[in-house]
Amino acid sequence: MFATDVIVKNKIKPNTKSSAVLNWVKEMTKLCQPVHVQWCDGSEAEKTALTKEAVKQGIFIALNQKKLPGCYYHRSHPDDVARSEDRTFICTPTEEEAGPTNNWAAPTEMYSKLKSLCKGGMRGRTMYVVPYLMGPLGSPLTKVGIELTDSIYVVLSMRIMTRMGQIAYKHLGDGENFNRGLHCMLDLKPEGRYIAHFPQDNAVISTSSNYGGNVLLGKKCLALRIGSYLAAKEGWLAEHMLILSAESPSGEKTFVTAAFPSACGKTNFAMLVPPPHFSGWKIRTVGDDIAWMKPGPDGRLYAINPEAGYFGVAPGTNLETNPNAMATISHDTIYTNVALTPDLDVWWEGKTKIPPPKLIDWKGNPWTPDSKEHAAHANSRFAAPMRNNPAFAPEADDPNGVPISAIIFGGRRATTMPLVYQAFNWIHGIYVGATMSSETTAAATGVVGQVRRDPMAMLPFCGYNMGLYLRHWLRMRKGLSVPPRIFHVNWFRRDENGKFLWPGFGENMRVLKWIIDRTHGRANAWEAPLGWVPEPRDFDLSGMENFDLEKMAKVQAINFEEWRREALSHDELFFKLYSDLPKELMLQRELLVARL
Ligand code: OXD
Ligand code: MN
Repeated sequence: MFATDVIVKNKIKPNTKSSAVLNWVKEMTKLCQPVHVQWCDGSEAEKTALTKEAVKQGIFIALNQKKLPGCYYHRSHPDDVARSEDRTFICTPTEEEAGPTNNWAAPTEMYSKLKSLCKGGMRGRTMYVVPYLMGPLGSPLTKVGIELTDSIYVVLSMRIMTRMGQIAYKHLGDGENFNRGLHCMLDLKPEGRYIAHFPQDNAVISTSSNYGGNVLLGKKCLALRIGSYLAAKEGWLAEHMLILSAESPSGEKTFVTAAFPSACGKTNFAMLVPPPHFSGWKIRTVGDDIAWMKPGPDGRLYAINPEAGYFGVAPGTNLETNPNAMATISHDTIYTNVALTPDLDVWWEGKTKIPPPKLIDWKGNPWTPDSKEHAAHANSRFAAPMRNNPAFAPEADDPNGVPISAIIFGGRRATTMPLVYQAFNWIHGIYVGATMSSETTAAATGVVGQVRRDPMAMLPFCGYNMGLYLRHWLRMRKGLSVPPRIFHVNWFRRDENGKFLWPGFGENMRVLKWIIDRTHGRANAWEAPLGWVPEPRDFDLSGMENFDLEKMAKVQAINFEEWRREALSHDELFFKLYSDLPKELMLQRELLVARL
């Protein structure tokens, strides 16, 4: 099923003169021994040929082209459906550099283990050379990556998720500074699975997986893990954040980033459709997962989205929760592990209230509403070009990025965390981000629903010592004369019967509006022990059905008992990071305890 022994015509000659690229590809070819090397150029003709090949080999199923033009379906190996955090390694010369929150391996040992795994690993297969840019053309933050892979699924997904093709060689010129990414599918067995990062070498090797988060090497590997390492060295921030543009009816634009852990609604928030009461407001998406940010000459923090597509979670996405996502994925999209209808349309839990009577589930088995298992995998995904989004912000192509007024941190918490509060200042905001926590989701393998500390939503993505990463955040303040204001949100608080207290989705506009007004000095707030919280009169509830000030008080309630427990539970993280934890954060904790 996974053999790729056919080469698309005329792509066997290198399409670059870069000796650094040619030498590295030669070395990797010698190691992996593919039968062909195909030099990808990102053209339409290449896409058509590779798609045809993927269908021929059974890697893709062509979906109903009347309903979903240009859309294809991929079913992954059932043991390979999410990011494998336990198989993800940061390979720095010393263990301290990787820090206590990462799996560490010595580079020489990991290189030698992976060399023996990859030796002859592409025999009988084609190695695709995929050049790509992370970031808009011409941005000083933009980075070049080249991924060598034996997976057509990866090539076609990288084509959506990055600016892929000749453009990357143009940007590279005769330089040598590019991320070297090697992806060998091997047998897809978890025992041989490694997602190994070598920050000092700007290199990544990924084996025995074909799941996006493990193998689309521009995304989590380069843009976040290697990215955060480079950012600390070069004076910028690589963050697990959406970027949105909010335009008011008077035409004022405010740009906001938000860090939520995987599968906690970044895509939905970035594509938010305001409720009727906010008619005239336009929310547009600059990015839905990653932000690279650097102080600009005017002392503001500027952000770019290094990606060119969305790799989103399908379950729960529907015309009510995210109509923009539904339009985005209605054409030219690759679906993975969703369910199929008899006429080759796609379905997942939450797409419609009533499931279709008959489906083929994500494992390829017949499914009916009486079946015990989910039809789509909980982490089934879509990969769609960002330009498909009706709410696409044209600023996503601006090499200078967008000036950020607010940074929002948030997690999935059933208790304790109010709907929204604002940190007192930058250092307090970093403490709020550092102590962020969330219930685990299906985006990573392992137990779902357990509360874990996830500093800045970067726990699985920080490519170096987390204590030093937090120190770097503190240091960034020096370059900012107008720092973004920092907020914390929780859409997921529940009542005593387990029901969500806040409706979420489009109604999150109300929270966003308060945040925007705060950044422009327009909304009042009350000084609570946690930070600034909205005065009821400054929080617009008009037009909300079944929601009143009493409910608002409940979703905003600060329960001192819960907060004392919360502050105590910060200890676990603080003990773990102790030797490198900035003392400013310990001080913030003392201040919080004093206020409680
Ligand atoms: C993602 C993730 O796919 O965070 O974006 O897992
Ligand atoms: Mn993510």
